[in-house]
Amino acid sequence: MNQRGLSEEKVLSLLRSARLRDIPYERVLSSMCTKPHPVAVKAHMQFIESNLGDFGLFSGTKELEEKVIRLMGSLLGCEGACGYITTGGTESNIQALRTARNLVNKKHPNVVVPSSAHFSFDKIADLLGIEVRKADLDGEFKVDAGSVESLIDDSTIALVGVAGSTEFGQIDPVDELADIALSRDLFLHVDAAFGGFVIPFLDKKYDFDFSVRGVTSITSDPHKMGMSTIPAGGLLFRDETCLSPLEIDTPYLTIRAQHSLTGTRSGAAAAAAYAVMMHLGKDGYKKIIKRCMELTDRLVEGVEEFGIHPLIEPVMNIVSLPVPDLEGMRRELRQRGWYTSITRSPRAMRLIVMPHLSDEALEAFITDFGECLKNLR
Ligand code: 0PR
Repeated sequence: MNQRGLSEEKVLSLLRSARLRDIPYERVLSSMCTKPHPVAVKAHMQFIESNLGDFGLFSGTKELEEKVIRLMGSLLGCEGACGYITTGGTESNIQALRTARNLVNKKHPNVVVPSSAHFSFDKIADLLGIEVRKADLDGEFKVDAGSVESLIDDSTIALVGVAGSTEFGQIDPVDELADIALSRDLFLHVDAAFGGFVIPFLDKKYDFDFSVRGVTSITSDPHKMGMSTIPAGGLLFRDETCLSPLEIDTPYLTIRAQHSLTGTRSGAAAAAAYAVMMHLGKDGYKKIIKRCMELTDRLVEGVEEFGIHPLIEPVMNIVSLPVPDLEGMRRELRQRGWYTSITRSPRAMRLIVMPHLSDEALEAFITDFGECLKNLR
């Protein structure tokens, strides 16, 4: 560290040049995060010093967090759901399975997840000492319930379904998983980190949330399609009994106990999530999702003209495209400023149509996609 402090002007100019090296979202088709809604940014700034790790000092912020959880609960089929605002999908998934593990006493616990599950479950295996068993997918990349059943044994503590899979945007048959979970008395966690703010607003209805009896907990992230600021994940439990296995005594705080994984945590993120949810309302989110789905349809229509057909008809705003010479295509597109991603199996180009994508950018992408394809063929 320098001995003498720099002027604010100098520091801000250092920041500006660093920020210039960041990629603006305009040409990013690989991210599940997006430009937060301006009202979320304002709320975030207003609560910048608020710490929900010691919420006895921040009872106003705590009330907002409780309201966010109620809003999310009602959106996800359970008005009375409880939980808290986490740092994101990873923390929510960790905490859900930590609860599941602590609720039962198994020497070598295992959980069954779809093989499409996010890599946060590999972190969970390592952190929590839980074996993570990966079930096969069907032809449409949904988890195969038969495969899930075949992996369950006496040491299984939980099942996981994904509603909006990271790579394909697919929704697992949560009702089938719930039947299995209920018949075997297992905890069922639904990872809707991405889908939680998409699926409720799609024209087609899916059974994926607490409206399905047997679903115990849900991950749904305001900092993805919820249009809120980073870091905001949501962890929801159907009932309070699931929170107590996470409880830790906090003798020297203004509060008696903590349930969160982190100690000090952002009150700004909770305030921002509250602000954007109240401001947009269901109609606002519906409009955003409708636009993303229209752009998604346009993307599919555009690439189909070049003879490329998506692996599945997109369920939400994620498209996976089997392209010849995948790495060559991604490199060429990257040279034109486009950021794309991949699916692992089968390998394909993965594109996420987030709210930051403009109509003009999408048309430019389709044109570039066609030209790159022609150059490589
Ligand atoms: N569960 C699912 C289904 C997810 O898709 C993700 C993240 C997580 C959990 C973990 O969430 P956090 O990253 O909030 O802990 N999915 C994206 C991914 O890993 C996240 C992402 C976001 C990737 C922005 C890239 C990016 O630029 O692919």
